[in-house]
Amino acid sequence: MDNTDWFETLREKGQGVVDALGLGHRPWMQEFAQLGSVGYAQGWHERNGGNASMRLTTEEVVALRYYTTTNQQNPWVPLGVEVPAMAEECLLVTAAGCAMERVAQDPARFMGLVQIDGTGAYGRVLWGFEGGGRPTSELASHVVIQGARKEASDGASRVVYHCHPRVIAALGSVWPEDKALITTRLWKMMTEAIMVFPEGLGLVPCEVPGSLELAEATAEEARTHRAIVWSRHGLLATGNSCEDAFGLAHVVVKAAEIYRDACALAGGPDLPYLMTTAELKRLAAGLNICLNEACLAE
Ligand code: 2HA
Ligand code: ZN
Repeated sequence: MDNTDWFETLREKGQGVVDALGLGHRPWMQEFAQLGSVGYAQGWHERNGGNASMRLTTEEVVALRYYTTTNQQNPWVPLGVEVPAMAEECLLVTAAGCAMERVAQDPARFMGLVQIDGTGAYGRVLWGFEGGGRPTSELASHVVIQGARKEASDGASRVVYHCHPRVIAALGSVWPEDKALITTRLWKMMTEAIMVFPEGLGLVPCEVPGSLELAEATAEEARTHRAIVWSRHGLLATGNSCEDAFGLAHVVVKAAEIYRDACALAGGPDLPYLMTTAELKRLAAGLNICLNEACLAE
């Protein structure tokens, strides 16, 4: 019996049984919800900080169909952006104002499903946000990044994870808003960095959280970068799975922490034995990695 038959059987016994078992028990939903718990454990989600989205596969949308039929009448709401690449897609997103560490405890309340219309300019809620919730304030950014990454990855990229690691915000007061400089500093901190983000980090100067300006500037960076720093705010990491996106965030943050520690040990940002760019290039060549020249600085 495949999952659909199993669900069909449960449905015959009554919607209540299906609801009691709940969508939150689907492994892919749990994995998404747990982004909040693992990020919280890292200290990246103070109060309602951070949010996430996952573009669903056709199979996942089908698995949701019993839950969404009653919501087909929900109004289409303008997204504030128009992203044709996202037409007809369904995004699981965290709720506005929710504490990320609580998403896994009550998925139907702290996350929901947003269906995007055929133009990519409107969305409607098909499931979730129970108790009067609504999608994250950064929904426009999620839609544009999802669209840009979908196109850049031939449809493979599905997860956008946003968090507030303190070291990323702190470094905004220490380094210039220059993505080549920031990327190269982090590449030089540990050999893992060039393996995990050889295309470098995207950077968006400090912008109003939740604004369309932030979404649009982020879309531009997302075309060529899987991880983007929002200056004085936080980090966005994308990936083909939740594990992939979280792992990318983890490596970027670790490199930034090593930079912070090195500066602390050196008593300032002039690191006496900073890896040279020639050495960085030798490591990349030895690993068969093509570093993005646009992100390479001294
Ligand atoms: O959801 O992190 O950027 C709260 C935020 C806004
Ligand atoms: Zn944020």
